[in-house]
Amino acid sequence: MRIFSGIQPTGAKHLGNYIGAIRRYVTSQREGEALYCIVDLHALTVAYDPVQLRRSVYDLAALLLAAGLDPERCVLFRQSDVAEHTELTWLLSSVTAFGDLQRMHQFKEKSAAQRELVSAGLFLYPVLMAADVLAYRATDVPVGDDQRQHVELMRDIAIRFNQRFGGGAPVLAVPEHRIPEVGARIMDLQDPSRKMSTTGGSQEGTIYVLEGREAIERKLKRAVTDSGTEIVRSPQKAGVSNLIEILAAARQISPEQVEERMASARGYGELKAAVSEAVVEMLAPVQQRYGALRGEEAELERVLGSGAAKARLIARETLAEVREVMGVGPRTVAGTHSHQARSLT
Ligand code: AQP
Repeated sequence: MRIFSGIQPTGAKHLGNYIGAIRRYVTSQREGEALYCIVDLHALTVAYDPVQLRRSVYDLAALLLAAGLDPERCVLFRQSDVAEHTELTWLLSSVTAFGDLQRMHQFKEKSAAQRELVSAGLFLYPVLMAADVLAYRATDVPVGDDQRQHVELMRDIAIRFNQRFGGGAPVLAVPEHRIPEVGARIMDLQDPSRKMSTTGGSQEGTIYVLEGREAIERKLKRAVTDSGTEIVRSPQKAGVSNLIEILAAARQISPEQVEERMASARGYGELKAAVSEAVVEMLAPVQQRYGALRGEEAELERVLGSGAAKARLIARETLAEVREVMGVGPRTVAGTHSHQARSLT
């Protein structure tokens, strides 16, 4: 099993990012070969500040290490350090349907929210994401539910590529998304019909990974619920369902267990207090480690550089085969392609 996932260096990471992605990266690094990428090129697709972008890459690298990523067990790198991602994006664009890109929910939502320029990069975002994963012939992609459509598209791209250029033997691996059963879509505390989000949410509805106890308690106390008292999940109780889901994810139990444990609670206040306690406990060790790691930019750069060197070896091999079967550049591989994935070790 080879695992790949990317995460954007865009602003402060929130509880949705932590539960839906970051925490799962930490467990997945023990389950197979794992590559995790800070996707700075994806962050260029909407308005951004260049100075802040560089800072945010270090913020995120420190956060991922504080959460428990171990550079001895996984490859952690910055997307722009491996130029093969951008080359493969262009090559894959030849087997990507324009109509499919137009149908992407994220493009529709983010392009509608852009005040000035809707960049071509925003439109091509899913092709770059496909290139990220396909360059490593990854088999498993841990993501939150919001990325389901993008992973389905990258599967279609890989299948179309293999049909068009594979000559009977697949060149690219067709990956599977790994969306968790609990915590796949953490919702905004102030508007539980929308996902908790970096760009689209409200400050009061978003809990940040590095936020202190006081702010976490305040935000959860003010979380939107409903006029009832019953602590059960239901489509009519989006706010309460979200709190149950957060508590289940934080305590690593099932939502059913949360409902059972909360059956005798007297109102939503008790649920909110239990969620606060669990979230504070879950995030505290990450927050404690973050401070020391963030100060060491040279060390963070060293970790990212060493990760990029390992990643490049794999991506380069895939690109050589892709170029070969596509008829791009001079012939490099005699006869048929050998699509044995290079190992990380
Ligand atoms: N609300 C969420 N619940 C569960 N998982 C989530 N993810 C994002 N939001 C939720 C997952 O986090 C990973 C990183 O996402 P990203 O690279 O898109 O980073 P981001 O910009 O911080 O994510 P947002 O908040 O989703 O940003 P915008 O505002 O751009 O939409 C992904 O695996 C994602 O599924």
